[in-house]
Amino acid sequence: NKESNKINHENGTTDIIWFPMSIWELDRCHHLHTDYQPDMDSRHPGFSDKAYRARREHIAGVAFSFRHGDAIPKVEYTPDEIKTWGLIYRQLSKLYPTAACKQHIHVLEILEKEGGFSEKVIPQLEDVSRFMRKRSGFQLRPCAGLLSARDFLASLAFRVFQCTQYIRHPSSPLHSPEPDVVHELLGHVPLLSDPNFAQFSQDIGLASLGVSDDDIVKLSTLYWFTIEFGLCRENGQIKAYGAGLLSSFGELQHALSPTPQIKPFEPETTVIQEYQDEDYQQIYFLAETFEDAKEKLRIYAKSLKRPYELVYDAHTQSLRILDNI
Ligand code: NLE
Ligand code: FE2
Repeated sequence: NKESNKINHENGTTDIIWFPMSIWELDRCHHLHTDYQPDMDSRHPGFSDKAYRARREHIAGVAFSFRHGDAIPKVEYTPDEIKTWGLIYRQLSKLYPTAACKQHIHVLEILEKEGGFSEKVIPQLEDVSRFMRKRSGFQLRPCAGLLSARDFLASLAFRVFQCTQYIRHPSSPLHSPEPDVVHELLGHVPLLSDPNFAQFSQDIGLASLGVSDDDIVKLSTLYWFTIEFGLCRENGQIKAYGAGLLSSFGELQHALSPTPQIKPFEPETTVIQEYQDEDYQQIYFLAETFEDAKEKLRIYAKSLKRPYELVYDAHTQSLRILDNI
C-alpha cells in the first residue's frame, strides 16, 4: 500500500519516504557516509598509507556485491591484521571483568567456548552471523563503512546488523573513530546476541522507518548514546554496554573514570544531546536496566509522527502497514 508511505505536513504538502518493507529490500540500504573514509579525510590514520587504502577498497568490494541471502564471503586476514586484533583482544579482556555489563561477559564466554573467538584469529562474519541467528535472531550483513543513519537504522528493524569487515589502521589500535571488525565483533556482537537487547535494537529500527529527517537525527542520537556509548547500572555499580566503549581500551577506561558527565537515560533529553564522533565522549547516559530503557523507548517511539502503524511479521521478515488515520 504505497499511499501509506506518505508524511502529510500541516501546511498541506506531502513527502513520500521510501523504506524497506521486507528484509530482501535491504539490498537497497547501503548508502555510505563518505566523510570519513581513509581516502577522503586527511585526519584518517590510513590516509597516507597506500596499502591500507587498497585493502579497504578490496574488502569494500565484498560488501557492495553482497545480496541478502548470500553467505558472507570470507576474508583472509593478513598476519599484521591478526596482530592488531590480538593486541586489542588481550587489552580489552583485562578490562571486561570489571567494566562490561553481565550480558556482554556472558555471551563473550560462549563465543570463546563455541564460537571460535580468541586473540589468535579474526572470526569470519558468516560464522558469527550463524551464532547470532541461533541466540537472538539477529544476523550480519557486510557493509563497506559508516552508513547513512536512515539505512543503518532501517536494517535493525529486520534484525539485521550492517557490519564492517576491515580492521582499523595499526597506528591507533586502542581507539578508532569509525567502526571496524574489532568494534563490531567485540562491541556489538555479544549484546546483539542477547534477546532482550536485540529487541531494544530492533525497536529503534522500527521507530525509524519512514520518519522525517529530523526524527532520524534524533533516533541516531538515541542510538549513539545507548547502543554505541550506553552505560547501565548493575548491583549499584556502573558498567558499559555500549559497543563503542566495549571495543576501545582507551575510551572504556575514560567512560568509567570520574572525568565524564553522566546523565540519566531519558529519550526526550538524550535525543537532543549534542556530540562529536572523533574523540572520547564527554557525556554518557546511564540506563537503569535494559527493560526500563526499552519501555522508555516504546513511549518515545509512539510520539514520533507517522500516519500509520507498522507491524513486524517475524515469519516472513517483513512489515505490514496498519492505517490509523
Ligand atoms: N571508538 C570505537 C573503537 O575504538 O572501537 C569505535 C566507534 C565506532 C562508532
Ligand atoms: Fe557501532
